[in-house]
Amino acid sequence: MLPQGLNKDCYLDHVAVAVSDLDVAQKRWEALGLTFSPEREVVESQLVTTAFAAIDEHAHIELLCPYGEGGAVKKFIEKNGEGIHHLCFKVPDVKLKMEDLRKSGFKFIYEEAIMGANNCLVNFIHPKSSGGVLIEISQTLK
Ligand code: CMX
Repeated sequence: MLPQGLNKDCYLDHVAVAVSDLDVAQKRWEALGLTFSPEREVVESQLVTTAFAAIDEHAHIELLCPYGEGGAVKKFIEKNGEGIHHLCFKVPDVKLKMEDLRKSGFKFIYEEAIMGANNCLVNFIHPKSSGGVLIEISQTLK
């Protein structure tokens, strides 16, 4: 049974935190009591390595560590330092959700959804159209 108030068509999947050293950051969050998946994933399209730890039955902390030159997370850390980078919401159909949200005035970073971490189809709402919060919507592919 879903917790009261949880909308199965849009619920928090992860809070992404930009970090400059994955091992150091992971130890910090482990000290809080979180357990990370042993597998890390390199997301080449985004120039990041990711590590996930579950918070509850749906939500996770995602650590995002940039590599190489020119990625969004590297630029974010250079400008702001480490910190919360975006919120990700799980939806059943990312393309349908994009259509709905565009009708409501939200602007997406990518014209079409792209592949993200964990075999998910994703897109990002530009923070300028969502009150200063970078929001990812994500559909898990079968
Ligand atoms: N949260 C909130 N606001 C943000 C932001 C963030 N993470 N990143 C940038 N911004 C704001 C900046 O503060 C800036 O605002 P002002 O103009 O008021 O100063 C504005 O957006 C432009 O920022 P910028 O530093 O000039 O950066 P860019 O425009 O080059 O890029 C963005 C910003 C959102 C378009 C880019 O980060 C992007 O394309 N993001 C989507 C992809 C992504 O984030 N990938 C990493 C995650 C990968 C994963 O989870 O696998």
